[in-house]
Parts: sequence; structure tokens; C-alpha cells
Amino acid sequence: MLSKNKPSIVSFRAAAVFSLHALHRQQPFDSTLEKPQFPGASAEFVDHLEFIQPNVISGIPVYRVMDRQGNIMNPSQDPQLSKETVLNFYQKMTLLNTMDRILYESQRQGRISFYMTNYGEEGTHIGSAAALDPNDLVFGQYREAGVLMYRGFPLDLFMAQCYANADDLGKGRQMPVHYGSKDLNFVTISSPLATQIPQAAGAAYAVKRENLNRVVICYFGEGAASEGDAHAGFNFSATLECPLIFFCRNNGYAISTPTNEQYRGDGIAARGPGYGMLSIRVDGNDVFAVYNATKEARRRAVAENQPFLIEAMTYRIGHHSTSDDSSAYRSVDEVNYWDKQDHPISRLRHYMAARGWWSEDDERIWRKQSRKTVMEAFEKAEKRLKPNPELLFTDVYEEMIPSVNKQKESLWRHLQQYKEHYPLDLYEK
Ligand SMILES: Cc1ncc(C[n+]2csc(CCOP(=O)(O)OP(=O)(O)O)c2C)c(N)n1
Ligand SMILES: [Mg+2]
Repeated sequence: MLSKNKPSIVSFRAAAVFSLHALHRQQPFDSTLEKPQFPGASAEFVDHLEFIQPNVISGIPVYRVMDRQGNIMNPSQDPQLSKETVLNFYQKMTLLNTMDRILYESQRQGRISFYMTNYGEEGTHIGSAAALDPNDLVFGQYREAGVLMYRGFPLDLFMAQCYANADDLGKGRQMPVHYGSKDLNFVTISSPLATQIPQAAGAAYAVKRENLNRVVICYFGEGAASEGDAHAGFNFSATLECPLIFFCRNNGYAISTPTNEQYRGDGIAARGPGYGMLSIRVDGNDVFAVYNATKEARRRAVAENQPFLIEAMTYRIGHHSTSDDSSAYRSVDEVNYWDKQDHPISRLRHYMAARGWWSEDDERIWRKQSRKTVMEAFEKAEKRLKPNPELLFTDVYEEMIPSVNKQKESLWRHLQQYKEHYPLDLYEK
């Protein structure tokens, strides 16, 4: 057993030994040996009574590449991305930030019904998205808009979804931020927490059978990891040896529930070994650390057909959603620390500035230009008509079935009868 004083480091290498030699293989049956022959465990007998300490796996370190000032800590870990790539990271992270600000404000003004910001978690989105192949399949929770943005989802479609207008790929049927894009291999978000986790395990199993050099990545929050579905997804993907990256954004809160009320172990990474999964904890505010970890997990998940667990430590700077006021359960000082002193965007900016890749002027011009682009998309989405209400009833079944048809007719009768209460001129005919 590992000693209390020496915390186990579940690095890729250590966990690889753990996984390949101890877990997969069942011991050969040999009744002549005075060794445990139980099929469910590989172990030795001991003659003293001792409960395993829950902190056998504790103090899992946080892998980082850059310090808070954007200095590379160990040159061997520098991903050495080109200036163009790094500028793209920065522009995507800040564009997401600008889009969040405008959509958040538009909800406050009553123009859209709901919104969720991604403030403070931009590094987890862009770092992981950049390490994937565009063909890899993404299952998100709801706070990963940057992943979709990195893949090329246009501002117009983000806005169309939040406005539920006629350009929305989901035909206006979902709440804001429930994006999805078949073309970009991004599965539509569902509100019930953790449903994406077993779905991703199933998809990864299918991907493995196709043998097409592809992985599935599944994002979820540390709160969603408490759902039973998380267990099902972890265990299926480990036992079925699926090429899947479980990417946990541990942002400190599940609405108002802080992590110390969410779990008693050492976060989410500590669970990986229990499932026989290779696991790592990374600094989610360090876009390069996230990039390196995801890239290596991707490479190995495909090569070895096994799932990986990445726990990206970060902080949710915004309220949970527009339905939440986080000042009721956390201090302004705490939020300010992450906003002002340990932000993924400022860290990357320090890195770029040190190389002479980004000046104050560049910043000013980019902020102005990106705000203008977001505002244009926003104004366009707001002017656009809403989808024909009849679309509520399509796409459930390939052909309209009588019971659904009855509901459709009943809606039209209702709309006719009470037409003064419905702004039908705002909807496509
Ligand atoms: C099954 C289910 N239970 C409860 C909720 C309500 N709910 C929505 S988000 C959320 C918190 C999730 O926290 P976390 O997974 O940490 O993600 P974060 O919001 O921090 O990104 C809860 C409880 C839900 N959507 N689905
Ligand atoms: Mg959370």
C-alpha cells in the first residue's frame, strides 16, 4: 500500500503500469498456490487488519506548463506552437469572452430567455479542442461553447441558437446554449446532467469498432460527476476499452454547491484508478497544459483503445447561469482573485507579450474588431424571424403519426382562437 506521506502520483506513466500489469489481466488459476484465487481481484493475502485509507490517492498534483506570468516552467513541456496557432488560441478565447458578455447582457435586457457564460474556463475549451482532430466526436455538458467555436461554429449560428430564430440548426426547440452541429461532430447538448457520459461511452465503443483513428471526448462538470450516469459511463468505457477522453471541468461549484460538499475524495482524477483508467489533473487555466494532456490522451486513446480521465482545475467566474446570483454563496474576493490574478486569458497574453507577439495596440484593435463582429451577428439574429411553429412537431418520427398530428392541429386552433396573444407575425409562415 502507498504510504500516507508519499501521495500517489497518478501520472500517465504510473497509471499505465497500474493499468496494463495489474488491472486488465486476471491471475492464472492455480489451486495449489496459497494465493487468492478470487476472479475479481489481483492481490495478496495479509495477516493484519487494516482499512485502506481514503487518502491513498490524494494530493494528485496539478500539471502545468506556464506559471501565472506566462513563463514556461520546464522547456521540455513547451508545446512550441507557432505564433499563428497561439494567436488563434488567444483570439478564440477572447472572442468567446466577448460573445458571453453580449449574450449575458442581452438576457438581462430581456432579449433572450436564458444564458450561461464561460468566464474563466476559456483555457479548458481552447486547449482541449486544439488537441483533437476535427473528426473526433464531442459530447459536451453546456459550458463548452469555446470547443464549438474553435471548431469553426460561426457567431451567426451561436446567436441563432440563443435567439431560437429560423436559422437555428435546432429549429428553435432548445433552450439557449444547447448547441449542436452535425457537421462539426458536436452532439447537441441536453439539460439533464451527465446523460452525455454513458452516451459518449457507447459512441466510443462504436468508434472503436469502426477502427477509424478517431476518439470521443466527453466534457462534464465536477458536479455532474456525482450522477449515477457518470459511473456507468466510466465503467463501460474502461471494461469495453473505448477510445474516450473524459474531460472534467472542475470549476469549484455545481450551481451553489462547492466541491467540499460535492465529494470527499481527492477530486475527480482520484476516481480514475478505481475504474482502471489513466488519469491526470491539469491546471485548466493553462491552455498549454490542457493542450499537452489532451493531445497525449488522444494519441494513446487511439493507439491503445482505452479511456483517459483529465481533470482540469479551473474556476467558474460568472454566475452559474442567468437564473443564479452567486453572491449568495461565495465572496467577491474569491471571484476577483480568479478574474484578476489567475485568468487563462491573461496568462496566455503574458506569454505572447514576452515574445513580442502581441502589443497594447494589437489588443485594442482586436477588442474593437471582435466586439463589432459579435454585435453584427447579434443584430442580425435579433431581426430574423422565428421558425414556423409547425416545426415543433417534425423530426420526432420520420413520418407524422396521428397522435402528433392531433397535437399540431390543436395548437393551430388555439393560435387562431387567441391570436391577439401571440406575435405570429414574428414567425415564419
Ligand atoms: C439530472 C439533473 N439534476 C439537476 C440539474 C440541475 N442542474 C443544472 S446545472 C447543475 C450543476 C452542475 O454543475 P457542474 O457539473 O459542476 O457544472 P458547471 O455548471 O459547474 O459547469 C445542476 C444541479 C440538471 N440539469 N439535471
Ligand atoms: Mg462545476
